[in-house]
Amino acid sequence: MALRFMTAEEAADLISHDDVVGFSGFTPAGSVKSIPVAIGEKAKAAHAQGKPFKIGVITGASTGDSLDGSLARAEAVKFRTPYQSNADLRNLINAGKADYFDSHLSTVGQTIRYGFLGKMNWGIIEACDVTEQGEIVLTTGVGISPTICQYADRLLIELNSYHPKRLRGMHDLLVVADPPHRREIPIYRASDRAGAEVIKVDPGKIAGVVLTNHADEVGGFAGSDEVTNRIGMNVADFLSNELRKGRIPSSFLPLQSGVGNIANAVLAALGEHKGIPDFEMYTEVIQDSVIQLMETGRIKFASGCSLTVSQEMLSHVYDNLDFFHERIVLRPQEISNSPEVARRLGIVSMNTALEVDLFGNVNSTNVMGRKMMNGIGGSGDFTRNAYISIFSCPSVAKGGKISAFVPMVSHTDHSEHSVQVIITEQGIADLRSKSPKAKMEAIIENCVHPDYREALRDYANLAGDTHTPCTLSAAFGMHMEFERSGDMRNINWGDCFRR
Ligand code: 0RQ
Repeated sequence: MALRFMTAEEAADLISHDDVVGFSGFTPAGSVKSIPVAIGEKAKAAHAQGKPFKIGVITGASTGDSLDGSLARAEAVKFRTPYQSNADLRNLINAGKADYFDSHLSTVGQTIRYGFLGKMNWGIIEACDVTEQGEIVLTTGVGISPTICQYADRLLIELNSYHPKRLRGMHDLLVVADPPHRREIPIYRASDRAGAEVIKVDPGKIAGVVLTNHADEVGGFAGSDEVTNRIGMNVADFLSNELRKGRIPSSFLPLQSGVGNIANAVLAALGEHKGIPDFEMYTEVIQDSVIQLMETGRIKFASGCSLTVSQEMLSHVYDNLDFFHERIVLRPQEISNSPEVARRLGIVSMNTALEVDLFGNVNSTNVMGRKMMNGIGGSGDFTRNAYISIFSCPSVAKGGKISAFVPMVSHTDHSEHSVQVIITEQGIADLRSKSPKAKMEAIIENCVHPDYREALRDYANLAGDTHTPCTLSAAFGMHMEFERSGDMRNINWGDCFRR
């Protein structure tokens, strides 16, 4: 069947108010860049005429500004799941103008197939190649594309010539069978392949193909500083010590690392550390640092869901595609983040916290308990199932006015039952096999910033001698102090009791 080529505006015209749309990609990698801009314009025009226009937006993870930014600025988002990191969309969500539900990324595909998200009217997929036989070759991010292609009523393809067709073969695409007859995912090493190179659909389902030529909208890194470098070194020291003590197999374990500056610095430190052998990644996002370490031979193989690298780095990868084809596989997030595979391979998870409480409960998403930052992403998929789960963060935020360590987190993403090790630039708190009281001591002594150590010791003393020392009237005292005076260092526990 001949493919029907059209403009982005013609494609956007097919989308109606209230439609639910599944978009390709994972992070800005592999996200579509033309049709959502045209949908945003269509929404603005409708709103100018007093007509409603909003769509449900389901993606793999965050996207680029052309998708989340354009739709947010047009106020065209009815609901959004499972992860976002765009400032305009974040503002819309926190203003209560777009419904957002934050989900573990490994579960999104099955949630769609189970029908929990309702009907999906459209799938919009970025491809580097599409054939009249209905074969689709994805680009730099896989996300939930295989499920979208299976489940959506109709498909629109952005055929992006920025990405070479030779990407074919880098993807390993598998939609797992659903319960009650689900079988195991046959991945026993990070480099194993279990699926197909392409997505195959009924060509009659493809309503149109839009030709584009756009780079992924991946932002740069702030670069490392003293704090992130120290965190990185502490993580590397911790893992090399575990290896020395025989608590990590001598062949080492596959690593998962989150996104952002801290994750980048941690990987750089691991690459440099003499006590860490060459290693593999079983992770979701492959960042610049992974590519660099692959070229020095420190990273032997990386399994991920996306190649979220800067434009310069992507050009470098494309110039040396044969080398990277052998060392990188991109999988659907259901597989890259699979709890089953994470537990089987024994991954070491390394993610970032906004705040941590004295017992090791972690908040990665809601600032002061009520303002959504990005979302839980894949951090829960890995943390809960890791061989060793690590959270790191700077000990303070906002120039020291916020302590990352508080008596009780204002929102919980990862509970003390899953969080094993906390690392800041101050040091390492190993929480494994410790009682709540012992965890509290380890965190205060090793991770808390000196400006807050005394205040948190005072809290611990006030909280008394019980199994989980806690004083309800003061548990959020530091948060309330920040809202009152703008600086948690002004905390006076006596005031909490008088309130
Ligand atoms: O804001 O830049 O305006 O000052 O939060 O903090 O320290 O730069 O760290 O960029 O790595 O982000 C948890 C948000 C950390 C991220 C989070 C402020 C701080 C700064 C960012 P400013 P940093 P990062 C793989 C795994 C959840 C998902 C996940 C995240 C800004 O890592 O979204 O792990 N993780 N996914 O000042 C108020 C606090 C704060 C605070 C920091 N306690 N209160 N603000 N900040 N601590 C990815 C995927 O799944 C795709």
